[in-house]
Amino acid sequence: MTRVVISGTGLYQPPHIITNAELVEAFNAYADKFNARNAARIEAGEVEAMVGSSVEFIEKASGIKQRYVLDKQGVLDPDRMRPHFEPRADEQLSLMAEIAVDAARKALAAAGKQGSDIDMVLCASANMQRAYPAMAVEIQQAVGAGGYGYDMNVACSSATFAMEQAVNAVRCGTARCVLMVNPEITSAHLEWRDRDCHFIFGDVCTAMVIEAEDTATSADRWEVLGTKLATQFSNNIRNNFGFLNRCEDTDPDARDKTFRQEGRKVFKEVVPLAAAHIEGHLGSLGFEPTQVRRYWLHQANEGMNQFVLRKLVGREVSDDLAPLILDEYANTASAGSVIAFHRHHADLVPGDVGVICSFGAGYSAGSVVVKRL
Ligand code: CO8
Repeated sequence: MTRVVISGTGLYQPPHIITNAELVEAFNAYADKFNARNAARIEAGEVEAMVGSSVEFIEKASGIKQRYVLDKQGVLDPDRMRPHFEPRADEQLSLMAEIAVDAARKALAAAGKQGSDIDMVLCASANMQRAYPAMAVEIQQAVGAGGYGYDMNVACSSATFAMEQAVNAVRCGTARCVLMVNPEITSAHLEWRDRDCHFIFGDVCTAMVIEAEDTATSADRWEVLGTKLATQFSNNIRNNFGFLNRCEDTDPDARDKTFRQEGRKVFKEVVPLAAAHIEGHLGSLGFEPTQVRRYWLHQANEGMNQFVLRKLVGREVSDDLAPLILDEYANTASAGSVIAFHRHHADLVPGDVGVICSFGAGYSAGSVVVKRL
């Protein structure tokens, strides 16, 4: 069977940082304004007063310290509370494609490839900018790739699910060299006016080149030993934004049209699901969880990752076994585990085995077991 490798990764990092202190200051200013505007109705018991957010809560509950965003001003403006993006003409490169092309060029350079070497482009992300044409096809053209491309959305598991499609395509011979990108503009789907979740997400884009081992020229090659995907329906992470909204005559700005979650339930349900998923996958490949040199896990909650790892290896683990990037980037949906891999793989030696694993809305879980060549 064709051996398939990851031969390069790339990362686009937006120019603006929002610290927790800046975020909380903006949220609390918004809450104060809301309460002042609604003072009479709050007094009459018709409207609930908004309660402020706090840096201490955010850091203790999630481990997040800051996030990168494409637009800072709009998010921190208490009269706006969402990013501002200029609309672009159809002839211009769209925003998602722009950040994807940046990450893609870095991944191609790392893999020693040209755009023309690529014959499959997967744009895998929790949100797509438009219905069609597919983002992947625009990105394919912008990087000068051939072949074909398509979009995929499995929320936070989009990247690992796409990696399986890439690996299978190369194994089957329907592609030789795949570019997978994860442009995550999460700031646009986040409800910045809800203290339960306003701190969770950040913007970023990751990219990865996956190809047959015999075409790979990069010194930094990771053989994909196996992939395993699983889904199980849950409403605990949900966003009802979609193309039917305008026919339903509902408020396009209603709370259910942005990210919502039952965070506690997700935490409790996803920990055992993710741990069993990884353990089962490793077992099927003949590995014990303790034989894994590094886990590049989905980055949603520091405590959640610690629980998953404790179930797997039976002890508290350090950053060396499972690097955390959540503190710097926040939750970047499908890109989180890929950022962890991109930033923290150079110190591993040939023969080392690692696991890239995502978990998220759906529920969905995807794991990719890799070995450094
Ligand atoms: N400041 C101060 N207090 C707060 C705040 C705040 N900002 N927010 C809530 N509180 C209060 C609550 O009101 C509550 O008060 P009380 O006890 O009086 O009722 C108290 O703090 C505790 O609240 P919670 O129970 O909500 O706090 P938790 O400890 O559960 O922490 C978390 C909340 C951080 C959300 C936590 O539950 C969590 O991270 N859970 C894991 C869920 C998760 O990771 N979800 C994401 C996974 S899926 C994914 O990554 C992406 C989904 C795909 C969507 C597409 C993306 C682009």
